Amino acid sequence: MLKIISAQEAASYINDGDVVAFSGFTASGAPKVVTEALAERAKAEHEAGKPFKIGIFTGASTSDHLDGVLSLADAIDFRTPYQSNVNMRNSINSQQIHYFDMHLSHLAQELRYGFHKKINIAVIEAADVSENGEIILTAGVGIIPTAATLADKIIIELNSFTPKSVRGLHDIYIPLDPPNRREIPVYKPSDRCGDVVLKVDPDKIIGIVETNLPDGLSPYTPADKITETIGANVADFLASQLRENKIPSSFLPIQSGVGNIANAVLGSLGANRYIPPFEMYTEVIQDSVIGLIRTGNIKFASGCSLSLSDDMMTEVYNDLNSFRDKFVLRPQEISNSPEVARRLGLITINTALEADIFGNINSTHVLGTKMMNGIGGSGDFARNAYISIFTCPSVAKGGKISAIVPMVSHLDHSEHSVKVIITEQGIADLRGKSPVQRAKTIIENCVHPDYKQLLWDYLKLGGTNHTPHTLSACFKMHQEFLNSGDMRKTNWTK
Ligand code: 0RQ
Repeated sequence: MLKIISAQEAASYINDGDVVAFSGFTASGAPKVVTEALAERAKAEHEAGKPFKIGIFTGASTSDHLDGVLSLADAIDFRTPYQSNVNMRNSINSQQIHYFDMHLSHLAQELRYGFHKKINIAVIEAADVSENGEIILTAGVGIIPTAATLADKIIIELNSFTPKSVRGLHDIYIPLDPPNRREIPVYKPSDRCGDVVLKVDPDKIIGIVETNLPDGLSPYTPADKITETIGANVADFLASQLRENKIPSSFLPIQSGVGNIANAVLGSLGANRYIPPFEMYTEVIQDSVIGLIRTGNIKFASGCSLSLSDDMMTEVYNDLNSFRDKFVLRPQEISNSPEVARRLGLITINTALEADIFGNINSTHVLGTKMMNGIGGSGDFARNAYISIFTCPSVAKGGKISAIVPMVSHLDHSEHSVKVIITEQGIADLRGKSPVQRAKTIIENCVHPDYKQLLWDYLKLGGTNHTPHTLSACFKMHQEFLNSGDMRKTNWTK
């Protein structure tokens, strides 16, 4: 018989040194109250002079209820993968938390392969749970199907904010491991290959904590001039590829990263009259996707989470029958599967922090040293795309940083995986170009006018080498920012 327990009692089953897996992907589907109680417990233990830290595996970023409170309580020993909470970021960048960044599709299989520490407890947000251990997940799936199988014990947060009628939205599938793995039988974004419920051993369930809380996501800020122009450039580029028959006339499924640029890009794709209604095979289904499903611009969206603002989530839950055949939520191992990405021919659109003139991308590290969020799914998709596009504004920090530099200060995606770079300045199509041709295209088309001459001069310094770098100068723009606070003051001759 499953029993109802308090969040405090649930937290009392988690001990110092435990490894805990949390459900969810972004704030969607992540636990909300057991984690708050756990942070209080950690604080009390610390005040009593006792150690209390846990290791965390989860889907991607979570919310203040999880990453926020636990990092503020200094209750985290290690954490993977993607995160975006400001307190957690601070703790990572002061080495208080050991953070290792991973491709999102890798985590579940690496847990099964035994590459990481054993999971003691899984905390799972559910819309429903039955006595025989059938769980209906909420708005995010993440790694929890695998983590629940591996964990010794399970705590359920039964969140009545999510209606039980979400049953049917999920497709839970865990591949066999090598040498027995077969293909993942997804041949188009709407194909289903798994189960609508997550089945766990009911004897592992310690108890159920009842809640009624939204995920707490705010709406994205409306597109500004820069993000709008980037979005329009992406849409124009894809329309040109259709005209040139480089993309089939029926179009191909889109993957798009998370955040304001991604939102603006989707808006522009929907508004471009040359782009036919399309499907998405992506990780995060955000507000703009719902709008475009309603207008008929998006026919179907496969993802790992419904990362919707609270109002939009309520709208979707109130009108579930209209959306039932419009999206599916999968574990991140499947939503981000390189095999499926390559098979479906995804057009992938991800965001760079910085790019270099030869086409390498840094998505994660500010000035090469400070972790921003993590690589997320961008590598899963970009490396295996039909066309991989990276977008970013050409400058950051009011123009004092150029997003395009001689050499990236950290490498996430190499020139071999990056086919197109798009800023608000324009489009650099890098396909079939040598390093120097790529550099000329990127400087001419994508660099902010304030930095064009500086980067032409850098290119000249390198002479006629195949990749004309000058090792003594390639980080001078970064050093100039650290010294004077403005990359525009870089002087190659000093
Ligand atoms: O900082 O807010 O303090 O000014 O970086 O930049 O332009 O607001 O962009 O919110 O879309 O984030 C790459 C981090 C972009 C994100 C990244 C500063 C800038 C600002 C944020 P301030 P913006 P966004 C999906 C798939 C990971 C990979 C991925 C990301 C802040 O998109 O995490 O796509 N991607 N994963 O000022 C120093 C530079 C800078 C810079 C910008 N060159 N140097 N600072 N900033 N460029 C995720 C999942 O898998 C769930």
